[in-house]
Amino acid sequence: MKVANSKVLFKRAENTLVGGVNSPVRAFKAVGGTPLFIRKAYGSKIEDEDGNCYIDFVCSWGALILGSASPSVTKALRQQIPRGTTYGAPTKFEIELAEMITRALPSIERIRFVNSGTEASMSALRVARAFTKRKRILKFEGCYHGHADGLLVKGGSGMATFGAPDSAGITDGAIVDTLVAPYNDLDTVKRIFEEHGDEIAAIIVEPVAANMGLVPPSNEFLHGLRNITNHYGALLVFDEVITGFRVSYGGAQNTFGIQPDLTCLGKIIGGGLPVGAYGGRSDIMDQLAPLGPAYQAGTLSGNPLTMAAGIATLRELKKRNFYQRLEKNSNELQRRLSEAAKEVNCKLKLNRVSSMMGLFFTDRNVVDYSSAKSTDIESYRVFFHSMLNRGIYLPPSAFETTFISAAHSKTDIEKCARAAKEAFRAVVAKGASS
Ligand code: KE4
Repeated sequence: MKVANSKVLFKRAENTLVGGVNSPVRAFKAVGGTPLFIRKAYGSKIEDEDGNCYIDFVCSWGALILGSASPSVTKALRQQIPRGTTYGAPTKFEIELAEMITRALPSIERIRFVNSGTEASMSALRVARAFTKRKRILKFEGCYHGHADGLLVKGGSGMATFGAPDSAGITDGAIVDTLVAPYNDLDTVKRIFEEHGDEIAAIIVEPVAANMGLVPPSNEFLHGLRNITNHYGALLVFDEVITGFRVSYGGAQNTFGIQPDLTCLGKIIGGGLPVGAYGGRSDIMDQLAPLGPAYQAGTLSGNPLTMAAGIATLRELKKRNFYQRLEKNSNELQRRLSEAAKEVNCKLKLNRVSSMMGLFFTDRNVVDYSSAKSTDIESYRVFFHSMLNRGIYLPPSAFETTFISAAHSKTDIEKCARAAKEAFRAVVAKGASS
């Protein structure tokens, strides 16, 4: 794969952008090689500055469930742009998207739009602390909720990628109130609540962990968290920035039948534009200014461009059989990849929840951060580059999730499966994971 132009651009980028990127995981540090500079994307395809075309399974980290430049989103943006991109004032579009979301996720009685998943999670926890008048929060190892100080503890995603589950620049004061437990480990959660229960404002959890690779909740995990938080008067916050409108139109809370007190959203609801949102029970959300004492604000919150893209996206998701078709393609890809790995004796554990997949090079189940960390990262590196060279663009880290979009065709699935067989062969040939 010729990447001369990306190489030149990366060198130039490093003179002004820290590490040449605007988000660490894009730097390819976990897999090596030159990060690809993208010039355009359409449907399931993404094209770099050297003219190489790939089938995109990153989908902007999950935001692009319709694929890139989807006609309905593009049309909605074309209509809105000439009317202005931001007013810093209320618009009917915010109401329309808010009503679509609250109808889809009835646990959300009141919602607030922001501009990133980080803002959503950070603000949801502020409201939870204001409502409960308690200071501690509990998160899970390997889960990532954005880069707010108090949440940069044993984080997943880029933090796991760089083996730096914590971050420099965070004061002890910022994290002293953050408790951590292993994902899927209800016993540890119970023990922590026995000791600190009356100080804990909330548990924040990814209902399907998608930032340590993909790790589904065990059968009793989410119900267990709901029971424990009810018992101790703590709030349950579902971080559905990835799973919201991904696993189903009603999110993971609908799929697993759990009613959280607060939900964080992002990615898909913005149709590919910067977005975040948090919401839940009105008695909790009414703690927020301008009604209550908890403050949160944002210049571009609810801006008409993002709202237009979000409304257009959710209208597509509501169409008949949208999720059934996505499920069929995702299931087919899982089947073909598992088959291909088996045929060449490559050790692979493939976790899948709806159109999200995690590929782990191991023969042991991956159920939490420590088992994810013990998988063969070198094999993932070999696999990643072997797939890239065959025109398949996967997340450049073993601690991310592979996404399938509605734009992925049967031909894309077929091509990915064929490339994967050769890539698994390359992994085995490297003496890893066989
Ligand atoms: P942002 O602040 O990046 O919009 O959202 C933070 C966030 C919150 N909650 C969950 C469950 C998330 O996955 C994220 C961000 N996801 C990562 C990818 N796993 C963003 C990619 C990146 O950091 O470049």
